[in-house]
Amino acid sequence: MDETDVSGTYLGFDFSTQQVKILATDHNLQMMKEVSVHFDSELPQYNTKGGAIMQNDRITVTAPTEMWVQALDLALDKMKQSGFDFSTVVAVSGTGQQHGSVYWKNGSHAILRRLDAKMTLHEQVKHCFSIKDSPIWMDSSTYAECRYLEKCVGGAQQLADITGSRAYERFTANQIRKVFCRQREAYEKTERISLVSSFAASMLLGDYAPIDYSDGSGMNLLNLKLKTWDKTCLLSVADNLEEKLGIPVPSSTDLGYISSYFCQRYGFNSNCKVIAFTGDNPASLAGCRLQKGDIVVSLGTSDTLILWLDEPHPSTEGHIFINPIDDDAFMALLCFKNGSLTRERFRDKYAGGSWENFSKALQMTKPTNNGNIGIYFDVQEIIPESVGDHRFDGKDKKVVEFSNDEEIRSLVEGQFMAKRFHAEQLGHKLTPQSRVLATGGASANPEILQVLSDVFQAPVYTLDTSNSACLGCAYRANHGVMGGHKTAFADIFRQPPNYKLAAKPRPADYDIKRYGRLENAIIPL
Ligand code: ADP
Ligand code: XUL
Repeated sequence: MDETDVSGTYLGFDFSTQQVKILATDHNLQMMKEVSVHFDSELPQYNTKGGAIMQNDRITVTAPTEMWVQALDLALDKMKQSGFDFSTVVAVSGTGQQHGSVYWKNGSHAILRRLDAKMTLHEQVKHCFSIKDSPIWMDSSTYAECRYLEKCVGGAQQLADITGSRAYERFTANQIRKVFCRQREAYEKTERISLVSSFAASMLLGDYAPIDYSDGSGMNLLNLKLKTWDKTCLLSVADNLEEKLGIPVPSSTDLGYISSYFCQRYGFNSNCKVIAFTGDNPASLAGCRLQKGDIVVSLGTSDTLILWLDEPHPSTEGHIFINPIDDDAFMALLCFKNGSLTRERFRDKYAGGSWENFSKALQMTKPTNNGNIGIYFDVQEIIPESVGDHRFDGKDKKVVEFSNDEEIRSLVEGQFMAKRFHAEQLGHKLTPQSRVLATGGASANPEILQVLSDVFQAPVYTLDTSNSACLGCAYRANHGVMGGHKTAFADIFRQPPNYKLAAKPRPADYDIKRYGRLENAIIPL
């Protein structure tokens, strides 16, 4: 296979919270093979739960960095044992849980540069970390650091204007500041700080891999307009930080050839390229083959929205990242805590505990629910910060209860109007081409999807996203060798995506502005 041959296979690596996964596609980007290593069950010596270790304070959450290295060894071994021919791989890319950080000790670069193929990665890299346990996205121990950073830049909205998000506990700048303030000696001994994604890429590259724009947007450090580290943020977080972070790069950057370690140990071709790794949510955007105007709605335990944005309007709600497949565009991520569990409460109270009856109630009632609107937060919601049940009749008057069927419709419509309202607040624009791609447990319910379609006035498609981040990285590996951002991402596919049409919008006039007014009215002052 020579350097111009793109007919081989592509690998996506996924360093997620609970496991490391490797997925291979053929040259048509059709999935061929997948292996995974589950941290809790396959590496029990690290005593993780769900891949993480929570301290007694319940707000400090980390993962053993060396566990991720060992999982990579095991995943590659599994792939080899399955008979996979690594010499066919044209390029690899990958993804990691967002926000987590890795602290490489002085001298580690030299170790990465001369890995010995006779030994495992774990044997050689396990002593490379000045902080042994990486802070991860589930950590929420940096409240003070967050307030400090916001104060330094002039406020929460100012920080969002610069970096796409107000300060969040899990965002990397605040985690780095915590290390800088509380473990100064370890910080001083750190020559490089990686995200989980760029850490994984560094091993495959045998060199420090840069942080990509998209995952870098989840740090409260990257200036989204200039695409460079923001000077005020850098100075507010820690000394000498810029040199420890390296220069951020576009997410489709070709970083160079895979380390000779992998050629010798697993039989990779020496021409195999490593394309920059990115965060899991950006990688899912690629895996879902999202396009301008599209929106992914994941209806799981909590509900999540991923949207494509051309013009971002950063706010103190939600997150804006640079788009991983088009540097000139953006994406937004919105998380809503009250999703399926609230739907279950209504199912149990108003539909006798059956999804079938829940669906019937949606069939029996009409779009816009005779003007009745409900906003229901069982637990403190993230967007907006509010809690409790709130019902309004067609004249915006607070009421105590609707009929059983209207209760159910008011819940589902309220949840989807909230999503549309907040997506539009961040700059989302519905176009005639807009599609809603639905995933997660509740996307199995056609009546719920009909309401989603009516509220967004767009067709709803379902897709299997169980592998979307990992698959998205095999796609990105291909995109990277096809010229990266110079080639439209959609042009790399020779086959149409396997979306299934689940609902077409019916004529309905949802007053999203009115919903927004009512939602504002329930936020405690
Ligand atoms: P997670 O966020 O844990 O990955 P899932 O995406 O698997 O969650 O979604 C699980 C949820 O899906 C359950 O809590 C349940 O409420 C919901 N669900 C499953 N089937 C249906 C259905 N037919 N109608 C509505 N909701 C459903
Ligand atoms: C996103 C976030 C999580 C992690 C882990 O902001 O914290 O989705 O990326 O999946």
